[in-house]
Amino acid sequence: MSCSWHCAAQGRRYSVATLLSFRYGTGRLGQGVSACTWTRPLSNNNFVIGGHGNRNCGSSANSSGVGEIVARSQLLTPAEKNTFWQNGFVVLPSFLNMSVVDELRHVFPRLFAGQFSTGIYPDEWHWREGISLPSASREICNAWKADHSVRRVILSELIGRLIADLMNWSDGTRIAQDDVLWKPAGGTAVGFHQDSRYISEQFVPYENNSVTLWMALDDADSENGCVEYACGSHRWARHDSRKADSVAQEGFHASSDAYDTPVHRAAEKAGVDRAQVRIAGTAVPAGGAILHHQDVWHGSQRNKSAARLRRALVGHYIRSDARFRESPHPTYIYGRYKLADSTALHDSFFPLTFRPRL
Ligand SMILES: O=C(O)CCC(=O)C(=O)O
Repeated sequence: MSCSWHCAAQGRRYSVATLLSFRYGTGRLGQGVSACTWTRPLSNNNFVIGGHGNRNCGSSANSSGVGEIVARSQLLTPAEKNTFWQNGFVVLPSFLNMSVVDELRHVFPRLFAGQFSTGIYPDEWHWREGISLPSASREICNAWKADHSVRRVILSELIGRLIADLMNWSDGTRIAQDDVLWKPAGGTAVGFHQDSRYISEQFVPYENNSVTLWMALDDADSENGCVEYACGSHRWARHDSRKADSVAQEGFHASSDAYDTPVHRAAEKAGVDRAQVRIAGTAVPAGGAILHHQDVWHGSQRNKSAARLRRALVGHYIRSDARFRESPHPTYIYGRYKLADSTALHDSFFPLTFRPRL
């Protein structure tokens, strides 16, 4: 099914003029649409609806099945896996059970009001009622420690198994970090970045050691700032982020017109012809999810809607046998969890979510 059909079926039109805009604390910081992708060339800010769409950049594979948390009972299909490895991401239109989506929507205001059902503070809490701007994008990191509902989803064994299978992690899956993301109407852009800069680089072995699961709690589309990907950019030549000439990444509160500057620079640096670069916007319905590769360049525009929220729960997962790099010492965010005499990932900070039975 083509992307344009998907979108048209929902009676939505994506403005050609819409462009861009969110981020990572650990730095970083969705109502009734089918999942689809649209693409635009890097050199042209206009979205092109259809075109590559789900066929070449994104997946429309549907799945069914009943599970307590996840609305599918099976692992990724070969076609879904192929899309992930080819494009650097795959859209799973129906992923979370809607009862779980509803539960999480109720948790968000409580979390940002400092009500933590486990009694434990999360590791990062960006945005405070009465202090922060109402339109600022909000983020909490490692809410799995603070809230029972978030914990149940993020530490779900089924998710860990699905990811271990996708990534061929024979030893299983741990949570590296979660992100509770709330982009209100007018909320800020997320600058293009690679998750590997924040997560994978802290650990060895580096290659394919982490993966991100982005779960939509509201319909996300070009109007409210859905996630955008540079298709296939996880296969671009890698450059050392510690070198002085490395491509700077935009912060969580990226300015709307510069949010995609880093991906332009990264393409140039990797020797990729600008005309060949495709930026895909991913429209995902509430309950849908996206899996993306650690090295794929992604970001999102500002929420340009008048009143729509764009909430998401994100899990960044890591292979269970990864170890902290020894030199240089891991940087602040992850270095906080390294024990002085060991490079092992401690279960208290990085719980195992799935371990295959031998
Ligand atoms: O939600 C967004 O706009 C970006 C999220 C992100 O960067 C991530 O999940 O890695």
